[in-house]
Amino acid sequence: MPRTTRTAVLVKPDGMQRGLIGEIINRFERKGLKLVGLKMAQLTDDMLKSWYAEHQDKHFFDDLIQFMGQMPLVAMVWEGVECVPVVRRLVGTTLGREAEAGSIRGDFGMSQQFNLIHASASDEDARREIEIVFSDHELFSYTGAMECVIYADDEV
Ligand code: FUP
Repeated sequence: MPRTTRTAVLVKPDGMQRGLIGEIINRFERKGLKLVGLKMAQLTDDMLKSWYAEHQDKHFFDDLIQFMGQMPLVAMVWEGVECVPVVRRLVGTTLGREAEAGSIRGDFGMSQQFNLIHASASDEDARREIEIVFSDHELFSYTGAMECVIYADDEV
C-alpha cells in the first residue's frame, strides 16, 4: 500500500525575488498535496551546511551556502501519498533549461544554481531537512475536506 509521507520545500532566493511563492504553493495545492508546515526564515551557515552536507566537497559548496543564506526564504512541509517523488516531479530536474516543460524549474528557470526551489530527494533527506527548519509544534496534522475525492479509501 502506498505510504503517506512528508517532504521539505524551500523557495530559494531567486524564487523569492522572482515572486514565485504563490505560484509554487498553488501548484502543490492543485495537485492535491496538503500543507502541514510553512514559515519564513533566514537560514544560518550551520543550518545550510547541515542541509547540503552531501555537497560539502563540491566546488560549488561555498557559493551555494552564501547564496542560500543571503536573505529570508520560505520553507514548507507538504504531505501526501508518496509525496517526495511527486514533489520532485513537479519541481523538475536540477538544470532549469533542461527541466521538463510543465515542471516549476522547466516553466520558470534557465539556471543550475538559480533553480528557484529545493525539494527533498528521499524520505530520509526529508526527515533530516524538516528537523533543521521546523520544530514539532510548527508541524500540523489535520483532515483536508477534499481528501475523499483526492484519494480512494484503499490508497491512504
Ligand atoms: P536538486 O536535488 O535538484 O535540488 O539538486 P542537487 O542536490 O544536485 O544540487 C543542490 C543545489 O546545488 C542545486 F539546487 C543547485 C546547486 N548546484 C550548483 O550550484 N552547481 C552545480 O554544479 C550543481 C548544483
